[in-house]
Amino acid sequence: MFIMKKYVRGIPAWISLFFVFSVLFWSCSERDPDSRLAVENGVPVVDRYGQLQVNGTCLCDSAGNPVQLRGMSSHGLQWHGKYANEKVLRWLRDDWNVQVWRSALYLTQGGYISHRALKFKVVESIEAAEKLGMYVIVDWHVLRDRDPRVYQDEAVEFFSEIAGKYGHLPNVIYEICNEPNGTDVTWNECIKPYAEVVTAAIREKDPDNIIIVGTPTWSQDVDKAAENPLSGSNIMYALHFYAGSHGKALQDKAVAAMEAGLPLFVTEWGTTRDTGDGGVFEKETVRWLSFLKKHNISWVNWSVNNKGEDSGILKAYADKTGEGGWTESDLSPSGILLRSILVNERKIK
Ligand code: IDC
Repeated sequence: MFIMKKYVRGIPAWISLFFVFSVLFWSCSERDPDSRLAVENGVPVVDRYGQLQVNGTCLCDSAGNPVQLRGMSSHGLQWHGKYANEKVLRWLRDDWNVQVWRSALYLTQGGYISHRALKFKVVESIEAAEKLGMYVIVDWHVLRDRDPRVYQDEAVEFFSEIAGKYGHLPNVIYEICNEPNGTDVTWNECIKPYAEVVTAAIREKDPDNIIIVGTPTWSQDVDKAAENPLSGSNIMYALHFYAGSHGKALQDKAVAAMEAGLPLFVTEWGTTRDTGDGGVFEKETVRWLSFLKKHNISWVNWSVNNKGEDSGILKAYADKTGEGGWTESDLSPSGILLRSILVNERKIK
């Protein structure tokens, strides 16, 4: 009552009370992260968040506010690299509200080791992301090769070059080994030693952009990394899941790792089984995304392709040339679900 008497003489009491309470409410409540847009009032996400940083287990913007990035991954650049271009990224940003793009550079299966020119699809992704104010994950897609040490020299050469040329851009995030796998490919003996060498090479050129390290068993054993994490700053760890194959047990593992202090980033997940096919698991997808929202974990969905597999967002043979401009009839069931989530038509609670 004191406030009203002193400051708002002449204004009806209920209006001034409403005003005071609104100000109090706004200053105390955190904004719903889903309302954060790829472009807000004409300003793209990288121009708002700037240089990302890791504080504790949290990914934060340059001012230290927690952020959750959401976006899409390319399929293998050797097969569907036609979508890694400015037109498609612009479409994903403006029509899909995508804040982060992942450029998946396979090493084997016709990937980078036998086709070095694929590097230019990564370069094209980075330069498009820079222009569009989006974040871009440079994914060294270890998969069939299992142990990241197999192509460690190539990784050092590749990441030093990319970090040297683009490390000054706040847009760039490095993912240095997609999915190490095999019981013989352990954290302590294979992945951590590899990560130490590659992160050192990146840090020579780029002191601060986020580096994400894959974890054992197709980036699921985050507990192993939590027992013996890397030293250094702005390092996160990959957690991957497919809604039709992985559930509560993997979420429990993630919670335990976070409680032990490990910062996680879901650089790849699918709505399907881990084969990339087998139908869309909508209920399980929503459950996983609520979990990620609750823990403020950023995510990237697999993937942009028109191969006809269920995890691909396009129908078979839609957009054959990589133009963007998709209508609903170009999208697969997974694509329709993903878009509705990304544009916040479908709210994740
Ligand atoms: C799959 C693609 C599929 C392709 C295969 C090749 O969806 O079209 O034939 O790779 O190896 C992963 C991998 C990712 C897989 C995906 C689905 O990171 O490369 O893509 N997956 O199987 N981990 C779990 C699932």
